[in-house]
Amino acid sequence: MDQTTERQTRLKLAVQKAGRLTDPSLELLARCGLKLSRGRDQLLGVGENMPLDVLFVRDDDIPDLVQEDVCDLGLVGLNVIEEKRLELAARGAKARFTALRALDFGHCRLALAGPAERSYAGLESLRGLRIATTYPYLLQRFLEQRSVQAEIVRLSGAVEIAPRLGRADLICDLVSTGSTLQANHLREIETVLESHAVLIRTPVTLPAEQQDWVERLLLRIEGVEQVKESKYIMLHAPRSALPEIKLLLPGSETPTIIPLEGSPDRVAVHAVCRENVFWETLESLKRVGASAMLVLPVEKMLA
Ligand code: PRT
Ligand code: ZN
Repeated sequence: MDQTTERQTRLKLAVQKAGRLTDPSLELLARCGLKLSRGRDQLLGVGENMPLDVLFVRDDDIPDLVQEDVCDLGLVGLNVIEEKRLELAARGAKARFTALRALDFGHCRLALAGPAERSYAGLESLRGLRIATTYPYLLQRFLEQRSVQAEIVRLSGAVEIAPRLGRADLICDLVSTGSTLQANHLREIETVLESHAVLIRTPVTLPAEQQDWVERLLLRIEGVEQVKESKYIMLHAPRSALPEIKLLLPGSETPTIIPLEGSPDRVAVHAVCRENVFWETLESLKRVGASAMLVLPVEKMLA
C-alpha cells in the first residue's frame, strides 16, 4: 500500500490534550483495544493496532476540527457542542458534525448560581440581573425559553469570582461536585444543561473501510459501557428455587443451568447480570436456598 492510500484509510480522532476529558477518553480507547504510541511532540498518537490516530487538541477546537473534516471523529463535552451549535445558528450557519453516541464520563451540569446568602424567589426574580458566563448562547436560550430578561456578561474564565468582584449578580457555569461553588460562597439555583462526553463525527461520507472501523469502534464502546456494571454470577441452588432465583438476579437474561453430579435436586446457575450485584441480593439468594455464590467482573462483552 503506498503512503497516500495508507493515510486515507486511517481515521483521525480528536481528543482533549490536557483536561478533564483526557484520561477518561484515553481509558475508553484503551478499553476498546487501541494501543497508542504518542509522538515526541505529543500532538499525535498513532494507533499501533488499529487504523486510527488520535490528535490531541483543546476541547473547544474539537467541534470545528470535526465539522471541517480535519478529524473524522471527536470526543467532547455536550456543553461544548451545544454552545457551538447555537453560536453557529446565531450566525445563520448550521453545525455539520453529528453526535454519534453519548458517553458515560465527563458528567456535569451547566447551572445558574448566586450568592449563598441571597434567597432565590424563582426565575421571575432574575429579571434585570447580570449573569456572568463562558456559555452565552446556552444561557441566552435558557433565558429566552423562560421569557426572562437578564443581562448576559460574557467572560472567558474565572466566572466564579465575578459576583465578588461586582461584575455580575449571578453566574452560569459548569458544576460537578459543587465544591467550587461552595468555596466561592455560591449556591446552585437552576440547571441550564445536563452534560456528558459525546462522540461526534464528520459530515463527510467516509470510504467503506473507514466507515467499517467507525462501526466497529461504536460496537466496542457499547460493549465497554455495558460491562462497567455487569457481573458474572455463579451459584448452587435447589432446582425448585429456580423461579425465585431468576427473579432475584438483577438484569440477567436466560441463565445457564447445569446439573450437579450426585445431587439430583440441586443445580449450578451461571448468569450475566447487567447491573451490579449487591450484598443484599446475595443475602436474598441465600434465603431461597442458594449457596457457593461467586460474583465476578466481566471484562469484555460483544452482543
Ligand atoms: O484547555 P482546554 O480548553 O482543553 O480545557 P478546558 O479548561 O476548557 O476544559 P476542562 O478540562 O476544564 O473541561 C473539559 C470538559 O469536561 C468540559 O467541557 C465539560 O464537558 C467536562 N466537565 C466535567 C467539566 C467539569 N466536569 C467541571 N467541573 N468542565 C469543567 N468543570 C469546572 C467548572 O468550570 C468549575 O470551574 O470545574 C469547576 C467546578 O467543579 P466542581 O467539582 O467544584 O463542581
Ligand atoms: Zn476549553
